[in-house]
Amino acid sequence: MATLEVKISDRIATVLFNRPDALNALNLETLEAFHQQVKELSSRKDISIVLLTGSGEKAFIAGADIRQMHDFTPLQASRFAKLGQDALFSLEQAPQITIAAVNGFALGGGCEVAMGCDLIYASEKAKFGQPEVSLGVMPGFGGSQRLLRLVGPMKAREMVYTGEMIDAAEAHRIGLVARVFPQAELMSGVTEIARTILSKGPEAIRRSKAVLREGIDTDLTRGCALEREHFALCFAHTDQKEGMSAFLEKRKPNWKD
Ligand code: CO8
Repeated sequence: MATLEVKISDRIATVLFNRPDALNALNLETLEAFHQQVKELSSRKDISIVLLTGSGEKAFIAGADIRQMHDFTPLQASRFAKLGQDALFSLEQAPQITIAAVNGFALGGGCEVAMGCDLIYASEKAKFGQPEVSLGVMPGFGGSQRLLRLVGPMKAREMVYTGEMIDAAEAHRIGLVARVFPQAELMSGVTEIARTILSKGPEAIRRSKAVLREGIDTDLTRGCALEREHFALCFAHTDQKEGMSAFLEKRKPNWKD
């Protein structure tokens, strides 16, 4: 049984972390397969959304595989962290919109994978945390840095220093999660949001992603210059004429790609 499964339908690639007996913990094999998949999916023009979720009822991903990490040397730990960080940089740089549908535990590396996505949705059962300090280590797949940027320094420090889990409602309250769904409605709710995104101008979505991503690591002046540049380039694409004509003609737009 593959520890990572990918299904493609209607421009949506669903990536399933599939080690339910280990709560989908990320071992080297799964992480390598994930990185490879992200690179392959990124280059596909027929895919506009990449949706990540976990197999089974309990977990999205309960972290990096503790059993495997137990005997790591510092060099092996560094290589493992680099692999995880590279996979998440690839995910962030993918032209597609990436969505984490968090169906249970998203701990350590699992919370870090979710934070590498453009959007995080959670079921009421979801739990988030960076519990690494309980194991005598610290976040290694970019969690300390992405948490800082997503929820601000105070909550990020509290989560990293205490290692405590937060529930879906708290994750929503602090802005880590965009929306919370009842467990049974998570995938249908997320698919509906994905379809809404798919119904919009594809070029505008790609450019919005680029600007929102780069904007996190830049100052306001540079961020606005970047926005202006991408805004202007929207007018070099057929989507702009089609979107505005459709509005004026009171019809639905017919996007070309
Ligand atoms: N790694 C390996 N196995 C795991 C992991 C994990 N992260 N999480 C759960 N499992 C396994 C359990 O060992 C157990 O296996 P078995 O049945 O063979 O004993 C099975 O999954 C089910 O787990 P539990 O029986 O513990 O289930 P519970 O419902 O009682 O508890 C919890 C669920 C609370 C999620 C609990 O399993 C837990 O605390 N898991 C560990 C969570 C954690 O600490 N995650 C962070 C790991 S560190 C990390 O992610 C660092 C990322 C950066 C790495 C940088 C490179 C070096």
